[in-house]
Amino acid sequence: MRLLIPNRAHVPATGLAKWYNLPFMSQEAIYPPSPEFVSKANVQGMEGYRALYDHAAEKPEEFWGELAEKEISWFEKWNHVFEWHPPFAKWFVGGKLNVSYNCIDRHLATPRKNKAAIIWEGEPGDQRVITYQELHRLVCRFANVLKSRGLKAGDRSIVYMPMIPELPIALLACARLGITHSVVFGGFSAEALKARIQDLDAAVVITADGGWRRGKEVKLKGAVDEAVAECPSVKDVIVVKRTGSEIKMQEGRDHWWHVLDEGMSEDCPAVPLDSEHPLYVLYTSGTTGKPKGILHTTAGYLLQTTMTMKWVFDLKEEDTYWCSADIGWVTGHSYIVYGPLSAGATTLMYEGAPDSPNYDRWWRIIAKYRVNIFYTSPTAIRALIRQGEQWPNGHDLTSLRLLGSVGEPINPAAWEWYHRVIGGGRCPIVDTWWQTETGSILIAPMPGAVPLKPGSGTLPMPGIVPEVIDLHGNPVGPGKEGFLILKRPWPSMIRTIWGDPDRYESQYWARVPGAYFTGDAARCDADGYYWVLGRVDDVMNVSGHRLSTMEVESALVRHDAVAEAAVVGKPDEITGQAVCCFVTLKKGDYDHGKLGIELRQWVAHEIGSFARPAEIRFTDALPKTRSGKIMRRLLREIVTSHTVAGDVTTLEDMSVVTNLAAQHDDD
Ligand code: 7RM
Repeated sequence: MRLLIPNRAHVPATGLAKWYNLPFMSQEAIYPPSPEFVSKANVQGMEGYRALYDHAAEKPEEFWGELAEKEISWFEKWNHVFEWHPPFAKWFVGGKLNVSYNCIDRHLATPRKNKAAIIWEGEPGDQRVITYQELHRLVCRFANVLKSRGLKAGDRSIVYMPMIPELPIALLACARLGITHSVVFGGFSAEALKARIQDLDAAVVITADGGWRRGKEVKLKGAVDEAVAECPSVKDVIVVKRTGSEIKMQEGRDHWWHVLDEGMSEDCPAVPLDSEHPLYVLYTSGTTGKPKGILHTTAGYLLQTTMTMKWVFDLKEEDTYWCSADIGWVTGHSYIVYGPLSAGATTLMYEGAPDSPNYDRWWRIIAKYRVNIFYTSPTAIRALIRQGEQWPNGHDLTSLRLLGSVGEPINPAAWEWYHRVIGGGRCPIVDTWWQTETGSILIAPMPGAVPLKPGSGTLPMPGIVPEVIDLHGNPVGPGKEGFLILKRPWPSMIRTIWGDPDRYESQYWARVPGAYFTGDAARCDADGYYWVLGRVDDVMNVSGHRLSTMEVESALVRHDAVAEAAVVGKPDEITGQAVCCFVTLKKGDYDHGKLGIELRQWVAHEIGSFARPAEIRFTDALPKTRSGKIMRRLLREIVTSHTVAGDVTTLEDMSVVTNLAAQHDDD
């Protein structure tokens, strides 16, 4: 029997299906929105959702065209809404606009001019509140700094910064001039940073001396020095003084932000840019060792991030909105910076760790600023659950009215805790499925319309046509697992992989002709609700961060002692998956204990600390097929169940597997 939980008093005991215009055939628990929430929602009831979805499905050009006209400010209107030459799409063809203008300038002629655009709290407790007018001044000044260094539309910048206000300011200044930015998460190593600078031929690196995390300085400038030494394209390094620690400044190349900024004009008109002008490149892990530079452009990205802010987060003028992600990931781009600011929201940014100085830091921040909408990851929720309810219970969280989740499937237990302990049983949870490549949220509930089922991203956004298919490309039907694909292009979709259009085509569009291959497995239930189960490729999801098995393997084999390596994700209660490495060594005498520690450190150095393996297992051989392919599937089984039950008919030497499985019982 299906379970019906709170907020359902208003729903007639019979006729639930009719009420929501859904069959409700599935057996999961259902949480309908409260009448109170529905009455104030931006999209009210299933009729509201259906009207939007059907309009987009039937007349996509009209649907997106009307929204673009109403929701975006243009310097010049487009000629037509979209052009689709698979796999290449163009949206709002021929239009001229500027993302920075849309995120700032257009609000200045409204009562938002002195509204807080950004509320920032540093880990040590320092704070800044930046109004839209103030943001305009700061962004114009820094854009003039970039201009004075000779940077212009079409150039590329690298942004390698802690979570401080200068980070969004730098992005908006780049966008103002048409400089394509690429944020490299501060947890990435000098090696990873260098690869990205070189792939983009970036002309400038914007960074800081360091940032604060768990009371310690995370140094950044040293890694920049190491990386830039081998990047002749970089002419300037601009450095924010955040921690004040000792750093080297190279004469002629390195400049302090505050020195260049001094006395700059606060007037810097936004450059009218083509709808398809490259806004940013963000690197993400694919199935090979080389990260992919995902390209997002201007108009379509701006429109769809703006709309999903309003549809999914039900954004209201008076809301204080907080997304706890780092701007180094796509979630921060779309839902800390561009979506919220374009929608005129107050967006909160916090520099540090959730457990600094104590496990209640986030709850303290929510209570202090009276946050209304909070968006975080299942990993973070699980880590905080472990610390106990006393931490959130010590704070007044009644300002919250809506919660969000992103990055990986949320397990029902974490969902229930988030709902009960953080949301006080009163806040809908929007479970948002999307990817770096999709640019904006594609499957998620509109919270005043769509009844929730814990663990499901529920229904697709308007304009999104998902399908679950089998190996032959046929739909699998309700309740069955398969590959998730998207059958229509959408405004905020990836345009290409930077410098590699062939890889773009083969990765995303070659498997099912004309459809986008997500790389995720999913199930669509009898009510049409989507349940995304996880990756079907060699991409791990560690704490909601994408990491390819091959990336870690290539890092390992760069170490002198390593002959061969195979990496798999091992289920982990907190982080979802943990990096587990099987390593064979070159001939020699090794202290396995010491070398294990060294290799974990090595991977952190080569990729970044978030990629540090949880486990290194030394083995004499790896399980391989006759054609020499490592059978990661078997290794996955070994780390998951410690035995191998699957098909091993293609395995060359069965004893390898028996030894590996037995090895676990020894340690
Ligand atoms: C936004 C982001 C994308 C991958 C994606 C999925 C997984 C993300 C959910 C999810 C289940 C969710 N971009 N994923 N959100 N799985 N439910 N709500 O995370 O490019 O870094 O990762 O993350 O596997 O393909 S990402």
